[in-house]
Amino acid sequence: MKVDQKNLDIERIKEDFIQLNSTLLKSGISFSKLQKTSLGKSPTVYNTVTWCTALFIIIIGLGYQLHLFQQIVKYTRGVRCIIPNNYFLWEGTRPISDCQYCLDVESPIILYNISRNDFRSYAYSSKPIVVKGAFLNWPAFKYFNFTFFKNLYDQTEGGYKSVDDECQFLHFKSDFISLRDVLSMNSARINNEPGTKSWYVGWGNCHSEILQRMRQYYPKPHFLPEDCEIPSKEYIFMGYDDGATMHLDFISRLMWQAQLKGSKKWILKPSPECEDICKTITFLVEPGDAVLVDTRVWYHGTSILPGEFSLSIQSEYG
Ligand SMILES: *[C@@H]1O[C@H](CO)[C@@H](O)[C@H](O)[C@H]1NC(C)=O
Ligand SMILES: *[C@@H]1O[C@H](CO)[C@@H](O)[C@H](O)[C@H]1NC(C)=O
Ligand SMILES: O=C(O)CCC(=O)C(=O)O
Ligand SMILES: [Fe+2]
Repeated sequence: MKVDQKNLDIERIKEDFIQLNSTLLKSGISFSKLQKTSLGKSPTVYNTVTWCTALFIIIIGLGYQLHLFQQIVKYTRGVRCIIPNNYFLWEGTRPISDCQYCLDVESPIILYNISRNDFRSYAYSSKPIVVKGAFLNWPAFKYFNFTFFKNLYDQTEGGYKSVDDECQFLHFKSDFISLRDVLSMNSARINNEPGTKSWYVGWGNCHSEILQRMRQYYPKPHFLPEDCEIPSKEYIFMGYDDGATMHLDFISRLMWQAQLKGSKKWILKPSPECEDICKTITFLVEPGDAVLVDTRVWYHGTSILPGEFSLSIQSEYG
């Protein structure tokens, strides 16, 4: 690239950058909120200046793509109340995809009653997959509910603190600041009764005793490869209506999710460099279904069918 062209592009990036900052602030996000809010699965929260600087350095350091940057800005504008630092860092550092994961994908691969052996060819494809009714016979399918988790955390020493400190709490659009907050709401709100504020949250279970007690209610998904590694952390997502806002995950493996209660709509959008050749897809998962998405390359958002309470557990595998 010629030097003149490069200077010109840097100027344009700077302009985009300034615009992005003012967009975020204009949309009502205070600096303190920007600092407190995070999405994706990295517990690290940077302040605005830090992520701006980091992005700048990464993009310029990589000999950036202006197109990609504009796409990121475009995505971010549509997303309120999210600090995009994780996407930015992830977007800036992840390798540019060859779009194989989304090419010709119009819907998820739907599987029924799949054996471990037959699943082998799908396991690491990064293609979205739904295994219908995979977990209908899990004890967790019957026993997990709001009260189960409230009791589990109330009764386990250090449970709440583990989420505050290291396991991560995701409040999405709801006004909770901690898991303790969520699990002590009144019963009208638990049941999303009229006049109460709708809510949707997620959190990591990385406390060893909590994880051990949860895992008494479900095995490793039967179709995953025998030798695949599952980390010592599982997520719970629960609540109503809006679900998770569009984001990419800053994680190192693929993921599986068990939909235990409620029907959840997923929206998957290809990463910016694949947007012109791949499609955005939406699909529904129902209680008992497994869903597998490469959430590192598919932007994903969820919503829950009106009037239904959704409960899912999720882990990585690789
Ligand atoms: C599922 O697959 C197993 C083994 O392939 C078979 O024995 C069983 O009948 C199947 N069940 C259903 C509901 O199709
Ligand atoms: C949760 O499940 C337990 C055990 O199955 C049941 O007794 C309880 O009523 C359920 N609570 C809610 C809020 O659904
Ligand atoms: O299940 C949800 O609502 C969001 C899940 C999610 O963000 C993820 O699977 O990475
Ligand atoms: Fe995610």
